[in-house]
Amino acid sequence: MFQSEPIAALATAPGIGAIAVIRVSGEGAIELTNRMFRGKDLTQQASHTAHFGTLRNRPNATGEASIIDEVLVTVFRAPKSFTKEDVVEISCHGSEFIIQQILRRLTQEGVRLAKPGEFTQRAFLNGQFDLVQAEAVADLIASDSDASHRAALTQLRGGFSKQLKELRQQLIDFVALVELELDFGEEDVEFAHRDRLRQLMIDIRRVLHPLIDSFSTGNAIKNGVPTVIVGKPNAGKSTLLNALLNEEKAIVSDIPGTTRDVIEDELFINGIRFRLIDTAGLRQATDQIEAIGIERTQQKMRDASLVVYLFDGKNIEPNELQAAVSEVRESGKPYLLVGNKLDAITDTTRETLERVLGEKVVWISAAKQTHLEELKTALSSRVRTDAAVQTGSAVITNARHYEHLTATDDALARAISGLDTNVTPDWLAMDLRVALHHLGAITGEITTDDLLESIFSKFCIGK
Ligand SMILES: Nc1nc2c(ncn2[C@@H]2O[C@H](COP(=O)(O)OP(=O)(O)OP(=O)(O)O)[C@@H](O)[C@H]2O)c(=O)[nH]1
Ligand SMILES: [Mg+2]
Repeated sequence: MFQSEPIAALATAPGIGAIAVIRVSGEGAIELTNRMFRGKDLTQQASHTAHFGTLRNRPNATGEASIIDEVLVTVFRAPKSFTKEDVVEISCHGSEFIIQQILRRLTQEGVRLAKPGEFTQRAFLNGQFDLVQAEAVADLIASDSDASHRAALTQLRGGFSKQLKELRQQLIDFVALVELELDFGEEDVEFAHRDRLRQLMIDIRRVLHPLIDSFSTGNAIKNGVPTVIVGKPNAGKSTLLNALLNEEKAIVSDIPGTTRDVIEDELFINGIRFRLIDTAGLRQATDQIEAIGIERTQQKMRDASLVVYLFDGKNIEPNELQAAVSEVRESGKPYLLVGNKLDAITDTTRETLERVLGEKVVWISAAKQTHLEELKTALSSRVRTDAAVQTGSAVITNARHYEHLTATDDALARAISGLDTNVTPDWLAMDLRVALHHLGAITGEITTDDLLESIFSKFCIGK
């Protein structure tokens, strides 16, 4: 296994802690650590063993080497390590000073400080995993919800990239045959069986489509579902936001038009991150500031993935409600109808309004904080991320993957219609090449330095 120059970085979070771990990887990692270590001879120790001892400064004029810290050194020998290189992990006491001293001492021994993501980049370049999995390492570290954690873990375990690689290989075989036909120029030969090629392309597209479709879910898992609460002034939107967040985030009053600007905060429901957005109530504005607020409400509604239409069950005319709800329907966004002030209305009113709307309404009392659990359940099932993630099916969370999957799909669609119209083999080969390129770019079989640079620089140092 080829080993690169040794690099080192703090692998644990910066700041004071009980212990800190410094990771060293690359050619000579074990030997050079051994030169600073007093204890067993590390160069003679087996892989995956840990050794207690002291790390020392360079000897002074009288030959004395002062102690930096008592440490535990774990030795991993190539290729059985994360980077597939020789790796040493030094567990020291978690003081900033000690960490700096050890890193400085390492550089004296010829080690370079690692760039962000450089360990993972080496692991990828040495074939430890493919690009999708490398990116999943970053997502895993960044995951802050149950759903994002599970999505990253599925990807790390190989998720969809194994399947893509197999299909790509089959396609490569076909492209080779089609290109062979090109060599025969004018002669009318067909090495690539057209029906089988078509079937393969259809099969690949069948694998691509659920992945492409999962991106909006995946994006929601990673970045939160923008959920806008809209309705007339005084419907109780701000009261609802506060109740869900358990915090007096927005001003509530019985004066219509209280909220004039958008107010946002995050909330986790059943492992899904929602970005809740409270807005200015929708009505004919009474002044210029309110008009700007209402314009912002409309903008937020356009950007949202989910619309919560909240109405005051006590103060709304059936016709008015019907008109407002049909506007929401026309927006084409997923929405939820929520009736508020359940504490202040009769069953008859509730039934009348439901009948007028002709669809399911979640009834709550934002002020009394009742039925909020039902509302939360309705919100999370409206997103339906859980089902996909829980069954372990792959979810695309990465815009880069999404773009390449879409480009692959487009190229295959072109190739299939090319088959239908009997295009010449060179046209066919061109579309197939494009498809291969994009498929390969996802898993990292085709990469450029720029791409790797941009992916791995997003990692933290020490990873
Ligand atoms: N009885 C009752 N009153 C409520 C309920 N929820 C809110 N209210 C009252 O309704 C009034 C308006 O509440 P807000 O939360 O400010 O309404 P809003 O929709 O944010 O109004 P704007 O910001 O003006 O658009 C306040 O006086 C609340 O106390 C409820 O569930 N029951
Ligand atoms: Mg408000």
